[in-house]
Amino acid sequence: MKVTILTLFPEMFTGPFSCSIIKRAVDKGLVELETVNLRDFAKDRHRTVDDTPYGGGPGMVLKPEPVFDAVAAITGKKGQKSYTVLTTPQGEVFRQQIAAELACKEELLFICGHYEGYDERIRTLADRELSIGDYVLTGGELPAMVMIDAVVRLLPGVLGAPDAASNDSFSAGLLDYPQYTKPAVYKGMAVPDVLLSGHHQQIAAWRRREALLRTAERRPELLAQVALSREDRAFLAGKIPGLFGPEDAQESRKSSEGSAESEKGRIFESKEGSE
Ligand code: 9D3
Repeated sequence: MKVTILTLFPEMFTGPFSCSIIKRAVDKGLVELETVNLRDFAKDRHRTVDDTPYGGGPGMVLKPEPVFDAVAAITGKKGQKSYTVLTTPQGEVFRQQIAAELACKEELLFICGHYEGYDERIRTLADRELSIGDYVLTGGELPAMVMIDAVVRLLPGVLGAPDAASNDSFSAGLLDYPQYTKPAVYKGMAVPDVLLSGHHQQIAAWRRREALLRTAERRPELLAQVALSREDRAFLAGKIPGLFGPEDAQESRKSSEGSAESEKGRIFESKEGSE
C-alpha cells in the first residue's frame, strides 16, 4: 500500500512513522508513506495557502488552488488516482469498519487541513470525509496519523502471524477480557482461580463472560452489533436486568432491585447469535 499525506506540517509525521510497528511495516516494504508539503504548491512568493472567508467572519480558510494543484501533482506522479480522504470535523466518524475498508485500497491520499476550514470546493477532491471524534483539535494531522495507524496494522504481514484467539469473529466487537500475568498475588490482589486452573474450556467461557459483562457495563451500544448466543444472552440478562428491553427485567427485578446494575444502558435491538 502507498499512503500519501498532503499537509502543511510534514514534520509532525516523522516521529510516529519512524517508531514501532509502523516503522517495521515500512522497513518490510508492506507500506510506503510519503508526506507532501502543501506550501510547495502556493502560487505567490509569500507561499500563501489560506485567505479570509467571503462574507466575512473570523479565521482563515484554505485556498483551493494549492490543494487542487498538489492533488493533481500527486495523482500525475502515480498515474492512478488514490482513494482520497479529507480530514474534517464535519466528516463521518472513523471506526474499525472504515479502517478495514481503507486497508483494501492500493493507494490512499490524506488531505489534512490546519486552519478553521477549507474552501468548500476542496471537498470535491475527496472520496470520503472523515473525523476521529467529537472533540476539537488544531488540525487534521493527528487524525490522519490515527487513521493510518489503524489501517496499516491491518495490512497482511504487519502484525506477524495473527493468532486465531486475538481476532476471531467470536470476540469481534466486544471489549477485551481482563488479563493477568505473574505474580499470582500482588499487593493482596489475586489472579482469578480459573486462570490458574488449566481448564482451557472454563477459561474461554470465563473470558467470554467477562468481555460480555464489560461491554454491557461500559459500552452497551456496542452489543447491538455483536452476535450473541442464547448462553450469552442468558448470562447478560441475569447480570443486567432490562438490558434487552423491559420484558426481561420482570423476573430478575426482585433479585437485584435498587442495584446500580439495573440503571445501566438498555439494548433494544441486538443481532441474533448463530450458535
Ligand atoms: C468544529 C470547530 N470549528 C468551528 C468553527 C473550527 C475548527 C476547529 C478545528 C475547524 C477545524 C479544526 C481542526 N480540526 C480538524 O481539522 C480535524 C478534526 C478535529 O478537530 N477533531 C476530530 N477529527 C478531526 S479530522 C480533522
